[in-house]
Amino acid sequence: MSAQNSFAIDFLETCRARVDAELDRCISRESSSDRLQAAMRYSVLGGGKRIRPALCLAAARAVGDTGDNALAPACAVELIHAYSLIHDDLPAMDDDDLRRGRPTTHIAFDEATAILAGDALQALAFGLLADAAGPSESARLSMVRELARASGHGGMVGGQAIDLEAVGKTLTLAQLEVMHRHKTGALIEASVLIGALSSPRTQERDLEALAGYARALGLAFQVQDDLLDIEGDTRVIGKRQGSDAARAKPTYPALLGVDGARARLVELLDNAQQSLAVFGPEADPLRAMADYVVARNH
Ligand code: GRG
Repeated sequence: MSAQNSFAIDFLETCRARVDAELDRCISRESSSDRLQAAMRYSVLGGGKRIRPALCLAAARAVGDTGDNALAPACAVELIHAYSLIHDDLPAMDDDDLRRGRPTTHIAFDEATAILAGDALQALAFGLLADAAGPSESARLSMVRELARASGHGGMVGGQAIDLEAVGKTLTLAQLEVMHRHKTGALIEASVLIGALSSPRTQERDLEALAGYARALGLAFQVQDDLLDIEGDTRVIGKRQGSDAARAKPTYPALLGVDGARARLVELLDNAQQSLAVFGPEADPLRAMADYVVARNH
């Protein structure tokens, strides 16, 4: 393992401890149905790498913020991610029985509870941003706007719709990238931008550089995801069961070949790292996260 990768893994672990404690607290704060709350906790706190919250915290650090301003925003992006996984696993979507090595939420509970848990996590995410302490009123509004854009029909949900429509079809590389920029890239980009927006120190030129980084990294994440899928990797446990629809999806290796996909990955990593050239060592966690995303094995 490279020094850079072990730095990223340590950073992810530190983020996980902070973020998970806060997520637990947020989910417990209100109560109505114990079953709903249990399903929310099961989906959010049952594993996962915490890449998005770590990116959020790393972006805040890159602009000089080492305090807790980015903690609530980091939780917000993880909540949106958790909601998307619950809904993606439902019978009407990918119809998966396993996620992160455990029964998916609709199997562990039931379909209706899983839908409601996803809905509630999404609402909680926006509530956290609205209440975020630290940023100015206008920065808080920008965070809400950014998360809404990234998770809605112009972002993740739109990408999922494109993906569903693409099953069984041949896409061009440009069409594949549009789908991934929406489906997975948008939330990764938002994680970085929201982290930076949470800091009162952020300048416009920081946001531009970080947007370039996040755009390249969002796509790199997906190229690596596709490569891991076909390499018969360590994700057999906890990975989607592989409905016919999921298997028929277009991928980078299918379009570019494995070597072509690897070359695209290297190019995107380079773009991401170049975008950070305007920052000093305070952006090292972002640099390490980029290396981690392309080198990860699950
Ligand atoms: C259904 C609203 C809705 C959206 C679905 C993002 C998405 C859109 C679905 C996720 C399904 C999926 C497996 C996408 C491929 C890339 C991806 C997001 C993988 C999972 O992300 P990781 O690796 O997961 O960060 P962990 O478990 O580490 O949190």
